[in-house]
Amino acid sequence: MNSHVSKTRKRVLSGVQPSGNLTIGNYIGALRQWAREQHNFESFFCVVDLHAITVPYDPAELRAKTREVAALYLACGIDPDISTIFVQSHVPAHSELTWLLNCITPLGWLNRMTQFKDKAAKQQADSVGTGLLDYPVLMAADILLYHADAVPVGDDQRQHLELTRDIAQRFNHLFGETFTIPEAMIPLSGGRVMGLDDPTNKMSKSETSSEYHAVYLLDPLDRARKKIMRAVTDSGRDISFNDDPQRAGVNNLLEIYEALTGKTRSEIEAHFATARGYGDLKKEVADVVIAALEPIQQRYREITGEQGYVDSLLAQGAERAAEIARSTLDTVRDRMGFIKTHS
Ligand code: ATP
Ligand code: LTN
Repeated sequence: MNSHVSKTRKRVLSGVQPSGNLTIGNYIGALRQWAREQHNFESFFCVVDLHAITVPYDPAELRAKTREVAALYLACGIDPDISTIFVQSHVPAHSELTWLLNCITPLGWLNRMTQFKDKAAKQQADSVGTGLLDYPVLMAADILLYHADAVPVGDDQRQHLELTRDIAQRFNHLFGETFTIPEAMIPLSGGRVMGLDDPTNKMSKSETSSEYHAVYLLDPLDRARKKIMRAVTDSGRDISFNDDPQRAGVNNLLEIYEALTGKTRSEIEAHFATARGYGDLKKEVADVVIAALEPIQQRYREITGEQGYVDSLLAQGAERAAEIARSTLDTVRDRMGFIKTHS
């Protein structure tokens, strides 16, 4: 550990963008791990609102979703007594460190990012914002400010984590050992939940391809069931784990089932060996998804029923986060050669 960092436990940091309705992909790939790991790590979970403005957005929607996502962190089991929950823009150090890291990040590293290429391709070429290209540097700042050891994310964030490590190593090389090099923590099952309408594409909260694309955490339960019953499969009837792209729909349903039940693949295949067809599989997947959603929705109603509760937790969280972030930023400024103010 670097001499200026005082940690009593290893740390995790992660975040979700308030850019739409959270999906079961966000839950299985990220939030569920957070709730579990908060008992093993000192944990920081932020609502990354500055990331959500890298594509066109509506300010009123951003405001509402920022509170909704924070309340969903709590509803999914993040305990504010043991973890710090905060909003990224409440801690200005995230923006400031981004600028400093920008100046040591080669443009070529950013041009290679697949998420940038995918998201840029969905917009008119002349309207893609600079922030979309710079998105991974802001993410690196989020992580490095807290000296996070591990970052629990879905599989789609692997490349951004590699970039964060590269930026940290470059900084340490240029200015002396400063940042902890973080590890990605990606779930073995459910790291990449696929779209129910198109199982060759990742399930994503901002995807609008069809109303049957994703199950949202706040979907009415009968609607969630209907979406799973309509999931795209294939014309066969064999219910087994398989990486053949033709069978991606069945494989996706089995992975959701695996992630939510914790059963082994052989147990699951044996269980479905006597099923009459995909209808039976879908019904059971719908049952386990609904069993996961029900308590989350119940807690969400309780949390949001209490006026001002979420906002006051976010204020406390920002204060705690800012203290650590400010101290890291002071070290960074000093190492980079900025003079201090003298009052
Ligand atoms: P957007 O569509 O707005 O880009 P998203 O649904 O991809 O959003 P993010 O806010 O980018 O969600 O991601 C939040 C967390 O959820 C990240 O750790 C990400 O890896 C994880 N995640 C997102 N989608 C999935 C998925 N389909 N399967 C597993 N994990 C996912
Ligand atoms: N880019 C991430 C969201 C994110 C994040 C982070 C995740 C922003 N900052 C820091 C982990 C740690 C995504 O899921 N799209």
